[in-house]
Amino acid sequence: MDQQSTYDHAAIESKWQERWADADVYRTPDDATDPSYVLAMFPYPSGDLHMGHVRNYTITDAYARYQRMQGEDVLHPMGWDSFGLPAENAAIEREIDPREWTMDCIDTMKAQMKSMGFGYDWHREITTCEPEYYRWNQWLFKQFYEEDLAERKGGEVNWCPSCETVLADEQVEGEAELCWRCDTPVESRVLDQWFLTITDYADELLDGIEGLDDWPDSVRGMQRNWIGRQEGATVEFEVPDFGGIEVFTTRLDTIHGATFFALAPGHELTQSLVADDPELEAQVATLDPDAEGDEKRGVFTGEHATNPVTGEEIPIYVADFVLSDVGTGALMGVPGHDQRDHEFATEYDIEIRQVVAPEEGEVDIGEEAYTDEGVLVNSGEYDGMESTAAREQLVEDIETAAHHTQYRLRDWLISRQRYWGTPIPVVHCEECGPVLVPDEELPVELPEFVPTPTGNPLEEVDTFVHTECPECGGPAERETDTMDTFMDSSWYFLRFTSPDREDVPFDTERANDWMPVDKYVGGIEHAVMHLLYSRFVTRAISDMDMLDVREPFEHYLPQGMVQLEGTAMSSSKGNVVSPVEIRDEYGADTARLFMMGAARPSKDFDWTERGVRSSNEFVGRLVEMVEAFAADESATTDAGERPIDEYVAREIDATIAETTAGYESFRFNDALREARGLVSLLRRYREQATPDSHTFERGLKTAVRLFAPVTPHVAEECWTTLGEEGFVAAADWPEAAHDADHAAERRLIENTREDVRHIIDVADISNPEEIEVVVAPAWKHRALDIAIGSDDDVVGSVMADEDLRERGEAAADYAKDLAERRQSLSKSLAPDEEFAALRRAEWLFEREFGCPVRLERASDAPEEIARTATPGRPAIEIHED
Ligand code: ANZ
Ligand code: ZN
Repeated sequence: MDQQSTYDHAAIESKWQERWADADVYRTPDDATDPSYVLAMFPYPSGDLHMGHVRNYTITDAYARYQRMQGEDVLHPMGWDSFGLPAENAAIEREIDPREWTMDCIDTMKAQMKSMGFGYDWHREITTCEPEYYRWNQWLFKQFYEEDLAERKGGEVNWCPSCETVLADEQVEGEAELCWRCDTPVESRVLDQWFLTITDYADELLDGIEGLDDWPDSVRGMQRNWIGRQEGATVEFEVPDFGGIEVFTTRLDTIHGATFFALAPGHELTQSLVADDPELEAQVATLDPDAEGDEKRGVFTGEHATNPVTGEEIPIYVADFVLSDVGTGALMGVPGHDQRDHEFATEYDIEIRQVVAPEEGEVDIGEEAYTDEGVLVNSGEYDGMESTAAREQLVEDIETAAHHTQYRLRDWLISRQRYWGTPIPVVHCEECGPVLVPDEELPVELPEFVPTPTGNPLEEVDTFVHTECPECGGPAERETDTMDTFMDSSWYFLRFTSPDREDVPFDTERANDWMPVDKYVGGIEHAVMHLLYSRFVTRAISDMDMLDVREPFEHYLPQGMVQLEGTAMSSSKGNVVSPVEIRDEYGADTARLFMMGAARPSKDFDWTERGVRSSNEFVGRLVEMVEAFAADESATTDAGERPIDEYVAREIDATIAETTAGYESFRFNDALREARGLVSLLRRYREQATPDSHTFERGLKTAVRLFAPVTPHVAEECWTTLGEEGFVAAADWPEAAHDADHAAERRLIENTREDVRHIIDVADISNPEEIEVVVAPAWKHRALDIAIGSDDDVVGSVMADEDLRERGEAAADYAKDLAERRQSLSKSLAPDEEFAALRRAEWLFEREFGCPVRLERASDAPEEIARTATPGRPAIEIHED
């Protein structure tokens, strides 16, 4: 076969891209009712498309195209998640405005997307760094604020004491946690920051996971973990001069084993203690609450707390493993039963006491904490109680104790001390405090970029910072924090429904009709935060009466990775294949076909040059077949009713059914395997006989449409070559001409061919003269039906049938055979259907085995051959020269 593709992919692809654009084929009409909303996570514009992008976008594109051909209205939009630190850094490096850099990247990526044939409705393009978009971030922020869902409070930040600036996590480098600019060790500071109180929605977001049936279980689990609901109790420990200090614990049953008390560095009590003790302050400053290493570090405060049940005085430490924003920011340390506490106690020589024992046997808590539940010991009057019961009793008995549900989820810190983001629409007035910017003054636009050696460039722009208080008219300063870019992506899917609205963030009526997103595809790295923030914002917006929908994404599919020799492609590993180069060499259709054919979307797969080449050859063959057919009508006949024609006709139907099922369920690789099978069948058909022109043409037109979602350009070209008017992109999805049990027919033929191969092999036949194929008699089909329908006594049921009983021993033997296989019996085609199916497939046997087939009914065949025929498994006799 041809080695190189014979078609000019570059010419074909750009031709059709232009025509699609001219005809606006991918536009979603505003009056569409409930279109199929197919969305890929919009990209950060970083420069060039990489293979991961191309895979992600090909998946949604193929599905969107398939849906459109099914007659659905489709919403398949694209945009740019274009704020963020990388643009700011790139801009500083290149000494240009982040805006300029970003817009350049967008131009490049957009051109590359178009060249890959992705069919987006570009009228709906969203660019988050444009004021038209981010003004709505600001407006939404105000709504959140008014609903008490936005607040300003202390939050820990990375602080470089030498640059005197806050650093983003990405700007803190290495284990040693050094400032990226000056290599000074980074400290943690508590500064006032803006938060969205997602924790108010913790229960709802958790419970909502139940309804997300079309999300992968793994992702649902990740969301559950992130929210991390825990049932426990709060209880107070007395500290002289400070009163009761509350802790949160999930294991109140272990309170008799609390041998130390620990505070987060940010805890109020810590702040009070260090205020009077500079030495302690210095020591506490060296603690690192973000430390993820194994080593737990702490500082003894010199103070003690009283255990409310034992009355013991236990030492108070400030420790880095106690988090300020978890629980109460303080904990009771129980080294015998909590592993972190155990490590801490070992390090600081604190008593490790066992207060819970397994129900049976013993444990040694010297090396490791015993963290399971059990029976209380060394716990006074509670000894012998089970953990659960003891917890209940203790909550009642301890005056300051109360049940408490605790979440791992923290409020969403949206403040960023960076330039390239949405300015938070707040003005700080000495008189009035923080004041929201009035709607008429939105958007608060970013001023021009001024590169600054340190800190937040916005702070340096006097004309931006100095303003008037909207409330009292006095002098005020603008908020210089900008929003986390997750804010931008937490509602963009709503904006796509009405991106041109200038008076509202989105059109409520349309969003109600078009949302939720039906299919959302994007990287698993966004499976926690982005999806959770989007779910939160959607719910909050819904509670503001702007939307009825409460869950934004009906179905989420994280796509697998594109790998090279088993490792994920990444520029840092230097193992990337450039999609642009592949497109130039082989064409976009080839790249798309290879990717979609290699694995199902959720699976990782290996990029191979061989795979790409074989996809390319395949596309070439399809084009060649279509062209040959169009050019040379005389190679066909009007016969039409030969068995081979019927065989091909029915295979066309079977392929449509199977391919459709594949697209429908995102098993594109299975769909494409089927569609390729049809093309190869048509090739064999053409080789074997002079094809019937109607059947052959239907086959080609079917194949072209089945490939159209994945290889849209050649599909258009072929469609036109076949004399069709209009775009294949807008054509109807093919429909099967007749219903049949294709699977049973295929099984029958495949099993029979397999049996012939087996016999030829075992009997070592080198020159078969004729293959005799005998289908089972009708009575065996009857017996099979009875056996399938019978409950227990297969032989009895079969032999209860008068006709069958009259067949005597042959029927009894077959009944026994059926009884033995009763677990695996499956319905077969009727005897006439079997005969007809095999007749249609005779040519395949002749092709494969090089001799004619004699197909017979059992009644016409010699008894000793016919005897072995059963439904679905004809008898076979091979005659040799
Ligand atoms: C005493 C205790 C005994 C705890 C025991 C656990 C086991 P996990 O462990 O993930 O279920 N905790 C409370 N506040 C904290 C804070 N601000 N920072 C870090 N840890 C904190 O989470 C619940 C446990 O985390 C709580 O229960 C508390 O330790 C600790 F055998 O209290 B436990
Ligand atoms: Zn004021």
